[in-house]
Amino acid sequence: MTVRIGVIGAGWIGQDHIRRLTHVITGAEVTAVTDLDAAHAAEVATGVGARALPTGQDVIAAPDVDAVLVTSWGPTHAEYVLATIAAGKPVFCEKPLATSAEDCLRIVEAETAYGRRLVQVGFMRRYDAGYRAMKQVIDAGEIGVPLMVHCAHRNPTVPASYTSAMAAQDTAVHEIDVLRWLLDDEIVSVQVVTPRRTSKRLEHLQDPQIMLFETANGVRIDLEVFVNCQYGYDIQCETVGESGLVRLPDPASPSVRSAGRADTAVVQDWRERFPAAFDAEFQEWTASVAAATAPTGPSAWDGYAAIGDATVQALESGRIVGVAMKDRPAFYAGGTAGGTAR
Ligand code: NAD
Ligand code: ISE
Repeated sequence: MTVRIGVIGAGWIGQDHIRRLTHVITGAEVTAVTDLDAAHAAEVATGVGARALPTGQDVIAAPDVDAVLVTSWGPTHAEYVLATIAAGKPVFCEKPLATSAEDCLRIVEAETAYGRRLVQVGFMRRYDAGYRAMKQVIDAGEIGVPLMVHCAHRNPTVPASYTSAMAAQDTAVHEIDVLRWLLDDEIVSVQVVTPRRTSKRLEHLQDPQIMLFETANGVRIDLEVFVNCQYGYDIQCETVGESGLVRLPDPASPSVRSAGRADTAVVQDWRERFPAAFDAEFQEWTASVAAATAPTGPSAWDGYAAIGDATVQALESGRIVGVAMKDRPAFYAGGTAGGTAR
C-alpha cells in the first residue's frame, strides 16, 4: 500500500519532508499540500504532482489523504493535530507538539479518548546513529551510572520571529526529549542562567541561555542554547558516569590540509546534521501507517513531557522551578520512548 500524505505548512522543513517522502523513502506519496501562502503551496504541490488545498482542515478531510504531516508554525500545531485525531487519521507533527503543556495535554486526552495511538512527534534525534550509539553505551553500563550531562545546542542565526521563550519551546525540546530517552529518566526541576548577551542578536532576545536541569534520579544536566553563534549548527552532548564518559560524535567530515591549515567544516543546519535520522524516522512512520499499527516513535506523551513551560517560567523568574507533570496514562505505558526508536 502507498500511504497518501497531506502536508500542512510548506516552509523549510515541510519542503524537505516532501522531498524525502517523494524521492527518498518508499511507500509514501504526497497528495495534498496547503500553506498560508497559497501561491507557494501551489508551486510546491505541482512539483510533486499533488493538489494544493486552501486550508489545513481541507487537507485533513481530503479523501485522498490517509495521513497528515503538520509542518506549520508551532502555535498552529495543536489545532491541526486535534482535528486529525477527530478525523481518525494518523498524524506526524513536527516538534513542538504544541507550545504549551495545556495544549499538549488536550492532545493526549483526545488521543486517549480515541482509544488508539495516532500521533507521532518529530523528535528525530532518537533515530540518529550517534545518539543511538550513546544510548547503547549507557544501557550496557559501560560508563557506570550516569551522573552529569553537558550539552550545547547552537544555531548560526535565528529569524526575527524567534523569541526568548522559544529557546525552551522550540530549541531545547530536542534535548529534553532525547535526554529523557537516553537516561530513561524525567526532568524534575529547571533553572535558567543568563550570561552576557551576544551583540549579534535582535534586541528582544536573551541569547545565549544556560539551562540547568535535574532529573528524578539526581542527574544534573547543563544545556547551553546559543541560537546566534554565527559559526554553524553545532550539537554537543557528553554523558559522564561513575566510571567513564560517552560523547556524541560530530558528523563525519574530512579534514582538509591546505595553505598551512587543517580545517574541518561545521554543518550549517539541521538538514545537514540529521539527514539520515529524518529518513529513518519517516520510513518507520510510513510503514506503521501502511500496516495500520501504532506509530513506533515519540508519542503525544513525549511531546507533552518535552514542552518547556517550566523552563520559560525559570527564565522569566530567575528561580529554580519544579516540573509538575501529570501521571502518565496507562495508554502510553512502555518507557519514555515510543517503540523501536529506542
Ligand atoms: P517555516 O517558517 O520555514 O515554515 C512554516 C510554514 O508554515 C510557512 O510556509 C508558513 O506560511 C506555514 N504556515 C504557518 N501557519 C500555517 C497555517 N495555519 N496553515 C498552513 N500553513 C501555515 O518554518 P520551518 O523551519 O519549516 O518550521 C516549521 C516547523 O518545523 C516548526 O514547528 C519547527 O519547530 C519545526 N522544525 C523542526 C526541525 C527539526 O530539527 N526537527 C527543524 C526545523 C523546523
Ligand atoms: C528548529 O525549529 C529546529 O528544530 C532545529 O533543530 C533547532 O536547532 C532550532 O533551534 C529550532 O528553531
